[in-house]
Amino acid sequence: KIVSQIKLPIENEMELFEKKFSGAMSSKVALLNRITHYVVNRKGKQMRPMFVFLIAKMTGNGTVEERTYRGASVIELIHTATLVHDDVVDDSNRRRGFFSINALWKNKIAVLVGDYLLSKGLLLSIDHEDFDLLKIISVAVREMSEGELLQIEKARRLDITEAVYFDIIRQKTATLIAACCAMGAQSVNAPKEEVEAMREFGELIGIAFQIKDDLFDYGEEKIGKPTGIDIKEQKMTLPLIYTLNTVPPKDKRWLINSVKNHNKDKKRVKQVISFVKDTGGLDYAVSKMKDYQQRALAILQNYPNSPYKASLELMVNYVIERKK
Ligand code: 2DE
Ligand code: MG
Ligand code: MG
Ligand code: MG
Ligand code: MG
Repeated sequence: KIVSQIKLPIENEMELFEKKFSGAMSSKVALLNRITHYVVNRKGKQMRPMFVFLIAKMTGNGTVEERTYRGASVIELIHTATLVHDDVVDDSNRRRGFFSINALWKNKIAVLVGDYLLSKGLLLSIDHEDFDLLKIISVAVREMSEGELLQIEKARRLDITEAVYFDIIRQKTATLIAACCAMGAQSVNAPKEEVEAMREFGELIGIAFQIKDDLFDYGEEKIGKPTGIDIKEQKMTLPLIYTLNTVPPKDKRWLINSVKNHNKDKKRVKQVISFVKDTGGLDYAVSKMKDYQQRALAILQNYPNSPYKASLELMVNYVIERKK
């Protein structure tokens, strides 16, 4: 399997990381421990820690530092917090094929669990007086919150431009992957320019990653997430934006009406999905995603061949080709 192949050059690090990470969440409150266990047992692909370790090893002559583990744990804690909150914000009852925290324990508890995980992440950097790390992660949290709010603001006006779409996904998603990659390099004391190059690399992949996530809403792949949710929330993503901007005014009016009034007729969401496919919206989004993929791969070409670089290349391609 591709993910285990990617992990090969960082197998030991990932194993040690998992131990450190589950310890980092523990609390005296039994309810909280029950919920964090639920989260850990349904962990995702752990792409973010993989980026941290692969980049640390690529930029640091094949070794990682104690700070690298800390960085990976902080990122994963914050990432988990954002997903718990995201499912509340999006009113989504599924995550990775399982019930979301809000579906099982209700919003009140999900909000508080997210806050707890966020504070644990910040404290982990403060406890070690790792202020570089604290800075990287605090900027990411601010950007993600702004990105989410920008998205909500724009959902009320359906005529969002492609430029605004890219701003939103850069903030809500790419920023955290950029932080992973910058942190990986910084944790092994890579020079400043290299830290910045890795941040850029992460941003490019992050944008491609979110375009892919938005494509899943069109149901091309069978994953543990319901489809058509973004449309129902009037969340405008690239395929729909492209179609809106290219079809004749009468089709545009029909589309906008359908998105606004999807409640009145259950078939509407399915019709919007087919219309976007038929008018090239999906193809357009796929080609944009591939542009970002190529730009990310180009950055890696500045490095000599190594198992870490090879895994990073596989990972860039995996982001694009993944089925979930
Ligand atoms: C995923 O978008 C974006 C997630 C960012 C969430 C950030 C929040 C603010 P999607 P999926 C809620 C920051 C909160 C903190 C730091 C606690 O398309 O499809 O909704 O995976 O993702 O649900
Ligand atoms: Mg969501
Ligand atoms: Mg969301
Ligand atoms: Mg997602
Ligand atoms: Mg999504």
